[in-house]
Amino acid sequence: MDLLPLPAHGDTPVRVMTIAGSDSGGAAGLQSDLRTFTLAGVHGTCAVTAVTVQNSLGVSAFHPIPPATVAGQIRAVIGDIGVGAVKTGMLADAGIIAAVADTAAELGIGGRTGEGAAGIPFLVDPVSASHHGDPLLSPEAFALLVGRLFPLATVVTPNLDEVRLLTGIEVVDEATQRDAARALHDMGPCWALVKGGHLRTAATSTDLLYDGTEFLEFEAHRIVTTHDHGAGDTLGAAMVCALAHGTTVPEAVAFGKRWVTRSLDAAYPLGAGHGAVNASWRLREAPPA
Ligand code: PXL
Repeated sequence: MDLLPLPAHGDTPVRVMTIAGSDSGGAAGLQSDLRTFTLAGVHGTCAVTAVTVQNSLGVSAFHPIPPATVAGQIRAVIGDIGVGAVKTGMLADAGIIAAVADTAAELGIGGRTGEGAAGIPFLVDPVSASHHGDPLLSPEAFALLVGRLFPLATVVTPNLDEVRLLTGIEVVDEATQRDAARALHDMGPCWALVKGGHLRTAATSTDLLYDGTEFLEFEAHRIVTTHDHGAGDTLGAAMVCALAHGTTVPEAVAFGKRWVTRSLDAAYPLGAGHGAVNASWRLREAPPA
């Protein structure tokens, strides 16, 4: 499945929400999430957590939104428009994490999903730093993210830097990638996805998904580009689109991985720094029958 079914014109599409920060440069964060939502044919909503001052060279400052305003956005959208799946990106500080956790518990976001369970699928991307290494979350808040949001998460999607911060495990090969997936799963999510990047071979990128019983591998050819800002956000955004359409988590990973690989293939330069992944490859494809 490369593409999701599109709604007929005039029909209300499947709805999803991102709880994320704004990237003024438009490459990552909620701008990137909303772009993938539109291009995948779902209606995107957002709860803004922070405004970053950012361009292709890095993040020079950010301003968190008051926690009650973040919670208010989530309640206002879900109480009226509804959502089929939710993802988090940059959460900025401990107050926002607590507000998101409280609101998620109140509204039935997360917990066990699929096979008769009622929870709204909840993807938690433990964003800790920008592409350039600029911090987007304090270390104390990172611990709260694990303590409050991981137990609610349907799936967590750390990259290798975040895996090291979360578990202390330096992933260097298949065995340590499995150790990291086990350690992450022990922190409470239903599924842990350890994104492999260029870990195993120079030519492929293998992500490992674990639900406490089985390991599933997702391999793609590796795209060598420095224009990869927004890649993690784009993978998670595509996954929540699939989850909102009722796929399983493994199906969502397979869909997300193909989506982000194609978006990396189409990436473009921006400014004097890192360019952006480009989900608009989708505009060149015929709609699914
Ligand atoms: O890619 C992670 C991310 C998420 N959200 C915001 C960001 C970044 C990376 O730069 O700026 C707002």
